[in-house]
Amino acid sequence: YLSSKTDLGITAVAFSGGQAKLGVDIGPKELIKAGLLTSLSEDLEYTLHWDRLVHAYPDLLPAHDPRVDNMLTPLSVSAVTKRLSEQVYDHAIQGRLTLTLGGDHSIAMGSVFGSAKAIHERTGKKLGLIWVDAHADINTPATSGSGNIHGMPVAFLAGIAKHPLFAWMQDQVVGKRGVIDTSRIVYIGLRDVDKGEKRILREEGIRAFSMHDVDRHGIGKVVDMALDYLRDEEGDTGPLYLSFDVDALDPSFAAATGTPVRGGLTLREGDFICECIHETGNLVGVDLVEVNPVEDRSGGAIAEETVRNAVSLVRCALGESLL
Ligand code: 5AB
Ligand code: MN
Ligand code: MN
Ligand code: MN
Repeated sequence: YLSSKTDLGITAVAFSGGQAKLGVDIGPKELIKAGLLTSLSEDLEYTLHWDRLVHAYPDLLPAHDPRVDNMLTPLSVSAVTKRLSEQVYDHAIQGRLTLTLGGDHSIAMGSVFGSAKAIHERTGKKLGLIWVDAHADINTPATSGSGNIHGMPVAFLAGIAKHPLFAWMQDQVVGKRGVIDTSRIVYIGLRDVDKGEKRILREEGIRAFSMHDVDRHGIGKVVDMALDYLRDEEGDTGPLYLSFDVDALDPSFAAATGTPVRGGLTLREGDFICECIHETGNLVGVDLVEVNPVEDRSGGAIAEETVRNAVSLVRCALGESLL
């Protein structure tokens, strides 16, 4: 589904408006400082297409951005995700694999939409979305207890939540109802899902592998089941998008994040998921989000560890482990 296996379109997004804690906006800078991009070009031999900017989009952020229909800072999120979707689209329409570095998880509305639209235009195929996270991020503005939009991107992408502020995305439906069909979404790593979200997952019949499933079957079986779920009769998964929230990892591997939850994936399990998705040969886009170096009260060691592990996840998704 790509025009070359080695062209990588990168977008670095310094955005934190999908939640209330400062610091997640410096995630991309820290990932880059830790050598992520040089390792992708030097070790993994990708041709990087990067504007060398970490986008904070100051021109898009309104001074006054009050709550609307229980969404916090909705104008900022809407404007930034719309712009990001255009940046990712511009990479993806040229057949590049895309990598988006966040930033909080609300940005996936932009990255996934941009990718889905380009892939659909280029290949006629619908994107499969693999969401690796402690959380389901499928609250609607009505079900959300926090009002934080980083807990809502899947609901908007699937067309379960609709709002005029996100009409730029919802007027361009790729799937049956939204950008991504609910039958093409699969979760891995869930362990902190709100009551309203559980009801949505059940009612929509969305496939989700929680930490309970990882414990029961082991990560190998869970990844096989997740990928098999997306396969058609010929065994093709179709184009795959991986949206990886670093809080899917256990806090012993990634404590520098805004909403850590105990009982998560080991680093090896996270890396393994990424390796298996890479192995399909069908990966078209990756997000790595929610690294928050400021959420570290240890004086730096925890943030450094989280950043290093996030770098490992991306490298594995991009083929590091192939011999
Ligand atoms: B993250 C919570 N479900 O909606 C909410 O980090 C947490 O992108 C959302 O997964 C966590 O506020 C969002 C309680
Ligand atoms: Mn999360
Ligand atoms: Mn998330
Ligand atoms: Mn989080």
